[in-house]
Amino acid sequence: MNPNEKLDIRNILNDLENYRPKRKGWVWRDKGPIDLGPFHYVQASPSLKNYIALPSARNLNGIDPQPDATITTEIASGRFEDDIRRMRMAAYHGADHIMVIRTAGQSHMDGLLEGTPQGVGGVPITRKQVRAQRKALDMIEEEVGRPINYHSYVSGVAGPEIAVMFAEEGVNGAHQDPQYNVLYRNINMVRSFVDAAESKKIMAYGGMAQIDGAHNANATARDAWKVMPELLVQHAINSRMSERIGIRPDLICLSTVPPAAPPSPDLKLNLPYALALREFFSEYKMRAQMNTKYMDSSTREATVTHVLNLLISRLTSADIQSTITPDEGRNVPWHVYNIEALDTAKQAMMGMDDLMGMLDFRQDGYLMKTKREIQERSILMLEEIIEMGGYFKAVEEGMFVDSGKYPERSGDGIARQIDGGIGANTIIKRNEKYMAPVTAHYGYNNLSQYGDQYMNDPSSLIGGSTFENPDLIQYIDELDEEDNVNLRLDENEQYRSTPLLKPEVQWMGDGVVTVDLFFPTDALTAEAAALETGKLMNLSSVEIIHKEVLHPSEGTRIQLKGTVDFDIDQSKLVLPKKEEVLPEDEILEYIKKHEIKVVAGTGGSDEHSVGMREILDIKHGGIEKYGVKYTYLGTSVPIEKFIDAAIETNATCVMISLIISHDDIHYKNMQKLNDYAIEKGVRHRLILLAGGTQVTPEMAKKYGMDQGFSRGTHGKEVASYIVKKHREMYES
Ligand code: Z97
Repeated sequence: MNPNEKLDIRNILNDLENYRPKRKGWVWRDKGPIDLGPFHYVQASPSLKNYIALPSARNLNGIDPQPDATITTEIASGRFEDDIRRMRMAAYHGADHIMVIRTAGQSHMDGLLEGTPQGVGGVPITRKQVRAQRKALDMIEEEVGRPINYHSYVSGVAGPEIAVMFAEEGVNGAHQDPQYNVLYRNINMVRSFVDAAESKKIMAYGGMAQIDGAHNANATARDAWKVMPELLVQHAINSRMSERIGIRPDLICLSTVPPAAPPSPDLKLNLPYALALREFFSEYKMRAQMNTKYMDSSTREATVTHVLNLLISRLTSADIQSTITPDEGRNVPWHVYNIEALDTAKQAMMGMDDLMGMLDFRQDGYLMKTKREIQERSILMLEEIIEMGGYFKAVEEGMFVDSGKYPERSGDGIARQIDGGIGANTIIKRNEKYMAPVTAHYGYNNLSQYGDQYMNDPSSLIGGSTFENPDLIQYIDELDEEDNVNLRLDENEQYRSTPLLKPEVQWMGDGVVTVDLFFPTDALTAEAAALETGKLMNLSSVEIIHKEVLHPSEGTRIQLKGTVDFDIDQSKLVLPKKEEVLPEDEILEYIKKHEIKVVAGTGGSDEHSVGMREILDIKHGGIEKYGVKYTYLGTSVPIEKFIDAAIETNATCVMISLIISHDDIHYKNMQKLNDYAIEKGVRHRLILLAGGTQVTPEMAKKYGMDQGFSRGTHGKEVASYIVKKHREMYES
């Protein structure tokens, strides 16, 4: 794919029936030390072929060091076709684990869904949707030059059916944990464990990574930091079960969340816990999820919590690093938040590269004592569960997600009955004659009657199953005539095939914009004023998405969202011509070889100086940084003086700042500068540059300048232009 061309969604949907995934199974990043630019990184992985680096990489030749951990992005817009574009953006920012959140309630659906209906809070997981997204990722992974793992959920009443479909379609990872069904979705416990056995067997066959569901205990418990001992127990139950069924330990990923978040003493609570967990489960992988329990609508606060969680990841370990950030807190799963969170993880992890190469944990005192205490409490809990008669009995007794810190119990745990919940009494013992000619099947299967060769290959009895022969897969395109991707694409086709543009946060043409406001008043009044502002700005569906009191009476910050109903016609936009900026090294090298002197100042009766100083001084990356020598003439400099000074100092360049534009005085002064240079016979050997908020390159050239620079110009752009022009004048 060409980075300058958009993904063609219709092309991805085309001929899906015959699409087969390029590969199957989970892929970890290549990891190890790398040298990049002037730096050596230890906990790193190779750079991507195509990427977007962090903003400040601008000052470091655009390097984009990648951490060693797989980086997740969770996508949940409800329209899979729009999520595909987000996946491509995410991959450019360093995501190689794309988790698709599924639509609300899919856990309770007892079979596969088909087609491409629109979801709520996530995407309905169907074969067509999965195949389209895997196909897109097969293209995107080539574009960025790194395998991308695709992931969704195998929990729920249809777990085994979904696992089969995932194995067929090349899905690389999935959440699978029967405890999740039991505790949070009230699915019958016997059914859940039987289904889990079957699902895990299939996941093992498909080489899928498995993530457990323990993080949900953090998110559900009243006081999340008190469930730490129980979290270890939940991890143990699911991991051991998975391993015994055949999932490779290096594909068993513990979903671990630092249970507390500020204003609690974050590290004092979370670090001993993280150490306890990693010591107990060193044979498995850690999927470090960020804390979402104590998350509100503030993106700033969520980001700080995320960074503290990333610190724990670097102080301990993370094989997969999640990046949720504020989406779950504010229920706005928009493109930009996925990307921001990915950048937060990349920035923080590379910023903390090799942290533990420099530090040691104190072995005496609080940290190790607390770690051990958490471990002891968890062992006690497991022992009590065994004494009670096992896991099912313990769940009946409400042992899990109790708000007490084990062995304290508050009596508010989630209790389920062995014959209760969805799918109760649906499990029957396999008949003695039971036999299923299917690959990756769990438990008793009466195959010996056919001969030993079928024991490990039962589907050869029927000439292979869909796992061996994908042509046997029944592909259903759409079932619902009203709710499908084709209609949705038709509805917003104008934003794909005409020059029309519309602001967007998650869906093509959704027209959603956000507005950041401050009102010098209390919160209640500010909210009402913000809603009114939205209306007066002609926004519809105005909603407040974040509110922050700066002072009870002095002021409140409000963020709101609303929808616009206009389109922008790109064909009518006048785009400024973008000057290509030379690489930093090339500018430095040239100026080192050719002494370049500049005279600069603010011309006419103009006292502004700040903008010009930013362009000149080394402090903020002005031209001085590149070795240009300048003479600063000050403000309100008579126009003639610029040329006289240039002659006197043997300068090759004059930079004039002209901010005041009343009566077109800025243009008149440019013309005067040019004319005076001609009069003095030096115009041919001088580069004349004008800058200012109202200056455009076109107008500057019209009034005799070589180039004009407007608002937002940086020293580097000016230095680059000077080098190019100097080359042209003196070297050609
Ligand atoms: C995460 N941020 O990291 P349904 N199975 C398990 C789960 O944990 C979940 C589901 C199924 C979160 C994402 C929370 N997890 C959301 C073990 C959900 C979801 O919604 O019940 O259909 O499936 O996982």
